[in-house]
Amino acid sequence: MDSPLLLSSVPSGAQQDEEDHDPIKDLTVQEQSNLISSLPKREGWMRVLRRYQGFWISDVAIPRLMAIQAHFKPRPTDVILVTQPKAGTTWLKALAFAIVNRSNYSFSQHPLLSRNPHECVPFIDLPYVGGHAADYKSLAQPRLLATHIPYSLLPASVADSDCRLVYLCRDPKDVLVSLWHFMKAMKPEIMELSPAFEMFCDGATPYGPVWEHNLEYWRESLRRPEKVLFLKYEEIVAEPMRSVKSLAEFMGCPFSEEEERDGAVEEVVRLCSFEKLSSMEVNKRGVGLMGGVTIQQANFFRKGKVGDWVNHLSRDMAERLDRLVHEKLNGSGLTFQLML
Ligand code: PAP
Repeated sequence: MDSPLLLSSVPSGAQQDEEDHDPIKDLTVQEQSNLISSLPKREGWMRVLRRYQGFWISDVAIPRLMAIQAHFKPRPTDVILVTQPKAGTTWLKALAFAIVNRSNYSFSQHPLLSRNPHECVPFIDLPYVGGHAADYKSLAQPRLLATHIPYSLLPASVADSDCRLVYLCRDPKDVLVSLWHFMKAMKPEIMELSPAFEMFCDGATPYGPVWEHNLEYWRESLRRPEKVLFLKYEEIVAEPMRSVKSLAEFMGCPFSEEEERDGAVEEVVRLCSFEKLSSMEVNKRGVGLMGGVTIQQANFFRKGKVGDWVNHLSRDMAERLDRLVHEKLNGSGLTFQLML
């Protein structure tokens, strides 16, 4: 299997057919700004949010999203990792990358020891991250890609393709707390948690409402389980070995009995653990660029715990959010650990 980090300098013919232009260039600045400024608007925690096709999207992210909608064509071998921000994107990227590349690198000299997971698996909607970032268009196949885009906003080419989607969600209470801390680290004067909580409950956070994001992928995973794998952060924490094995199986590279005997599954779990990754120099002191914003890589590694919300939300807040999520998910079969 080729390494996703190996960049081909000359795109193959198939790639040229699909993506030999920069999609951003296909939308004029005027067209973009006319459309964006006509959308419903809210001040977000950090940036202005616009209601775009049923979801709240940061206005600076919309042009790229529109370009992806117009031009992104998955390849049948692509694996696309999808998350709501702060649901565990960094972890999922590390796990998938380590699994797919396990025969290319030794665990003692692994790219994840010197590169942030966001540099190893690029977002399609946030083009460049970190100093070594790979442009997704030139990745060797099979490509490991990532996105926060809600299912209904993905181009139809994704549903029509044989590509696989891995979706990771997380207790919305922990998503809220994690997102607020992440944004506060970038903008210390951000609003207090209490008004931020109100906006979260209104669904007004990037790619929100979070429950709609979850539900869309949940339903698609029920409809097409062979193409959409639905994971929960809490389940990976509880059973990391099992989660890694099922992720490998889903991605088409199951662990052999021999690999299991030799401890390859444990190696992946250990390499990608919060403790290991957060202790790496690159993740302690590195700096990356995401969607044009400079980010300290350390901000992607805060606590990595299930239930840290208890240290930040009042009981009333937690119950209110639980009730809301419970109502929104009711009847879908998707549940989170609730306080109700
Ligand atoms: P992103 O969507 O902006 O890329 P994402 O990686 O989803 O961010 O969010 C970071 C969260 O995942 C942090 O959660 P916390 O704020 O509750 O602590 C971060 O600590 C957690 N995280 C990062 N890496 C790991 C890991 N290897 N294992 C478990 N949790 C992790």
